[in-house]
Amino acid sequence: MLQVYSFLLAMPFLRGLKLVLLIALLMNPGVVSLRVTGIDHIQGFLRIAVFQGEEFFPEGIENALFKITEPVTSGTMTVALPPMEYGEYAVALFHDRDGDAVVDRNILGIPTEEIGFSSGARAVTGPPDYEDAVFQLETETLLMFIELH
Ligand SMILES: [Ca+2]
Repeated sequence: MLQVYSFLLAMPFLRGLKLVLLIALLMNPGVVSLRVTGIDHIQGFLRIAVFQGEEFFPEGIENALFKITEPVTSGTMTVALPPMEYGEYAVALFHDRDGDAVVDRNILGIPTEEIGFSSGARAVTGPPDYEDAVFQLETETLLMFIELH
């Protein structure tokens, strides 16, 4: 690896790569696995959104860092997220039972599909605050339990 690095730096037109390579060498990606419990119906999908920063959490899904859709195959699901840089994140997910990609709600606006958040945050009269759902990724692997309600 270092030999390749030195070789690249010796080529003037590739000097621009230096910073990119340094970042790649220094970056410590970690993998977060979500263990999702409380799935009452084996149907539909888990729709997971990972946020970095509170600006769009939790409903600005189009601005999430990334989204994952996982078919529901059992009452407890373990989903590994793609490797991420160490840092601060929050996860919001819901069980899209009918597969229409939106959280179904009753006439009062109360969700009829189960929702879950990282760090045990819960929706009470509305979505939880980012501060309640945030967690630090600072290890190679992290297992996060999320119960759907
Ligand atoms: Ca739905």
